[in-house]
Amino acid sequence: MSRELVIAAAQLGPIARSESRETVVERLLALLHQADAQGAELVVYPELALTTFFPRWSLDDQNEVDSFFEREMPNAATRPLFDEAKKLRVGFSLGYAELTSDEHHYDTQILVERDGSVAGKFRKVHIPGHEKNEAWRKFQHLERRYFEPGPEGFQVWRAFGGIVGMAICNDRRWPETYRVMGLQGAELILIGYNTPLHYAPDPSQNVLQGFHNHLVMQAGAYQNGTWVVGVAKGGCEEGVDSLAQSAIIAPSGQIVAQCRSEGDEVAIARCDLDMCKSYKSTLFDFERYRMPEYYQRITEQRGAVEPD
Ligand code: CDV
Repeated sequence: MSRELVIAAAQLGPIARSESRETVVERLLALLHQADAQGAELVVYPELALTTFFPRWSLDDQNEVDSFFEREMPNAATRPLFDEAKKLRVGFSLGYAELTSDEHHYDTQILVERDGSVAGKFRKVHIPGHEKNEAWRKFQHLERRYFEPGPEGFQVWRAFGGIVGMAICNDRRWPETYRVMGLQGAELILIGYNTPLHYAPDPSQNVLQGFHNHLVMQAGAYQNGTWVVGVAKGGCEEGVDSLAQSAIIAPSGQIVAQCRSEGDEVAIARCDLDMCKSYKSTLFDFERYRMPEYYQRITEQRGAVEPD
């Protein structure tokens, strides 16, 4: 059986606050059809792909907050995407805000196989931003008010003929994200993101957003011998410019496909999952070369402990 998988990074441009889920799903379907026409077997959509990026606003009414969340998946709005993908026998990964039946709020991404079954669900672990309204900012980043960290951590699933993991946006900046999945044999890591170009705590980082985005994902791919697909919701959304530059990255760390625009666009690559072996069995042969006895601090402490 072939271990080659044609993957589409299905980047989205901005979603207006007034845009309905039904309209967004039409856009997702258009991307699905473009990807299918180019032979894609897996289409990867961004983080929070069904609505505008609502953490930029301080919302006091919990009902209003909850209006951005999905209580079930699929639901009436997303059913056409599930049905069409299954009909085409194309799998997909979709990010959305999840409100569970016991009232937990997660930033979630699911992996749907080509037969329509849900192969995996990931809930964002690293929740960036702040909890309270900070009036000095041009816009808010209140993820820490609206989301809890996912309790399951970083899992992988056997799907699409390989071993697949997921991460969401800020997770991609942390080496532990990739390593924990690498230690479970990950061959493909799917990452959706919403990254404002303006970083209020330190605007000197603004011009480096594109560099940092690719830096972390290319390093994560190479150091773990895995494919990485990073997909943006980019462009100017409700007055906030966000990074695009969605990319498909090989286990060599090389970008093999990249979106050129800041809008709805697919970037496609034929990904040979067997290429992971070249790295996993040589330079990054974990069993042979890792030295976990020297890595205890990584799980035993959170912040840096400086010498006296
Ligand atoms: N959605 C995100 O997680 N965004 C963060 C921003 C706040 C830095 C990111 O890491 O891109």
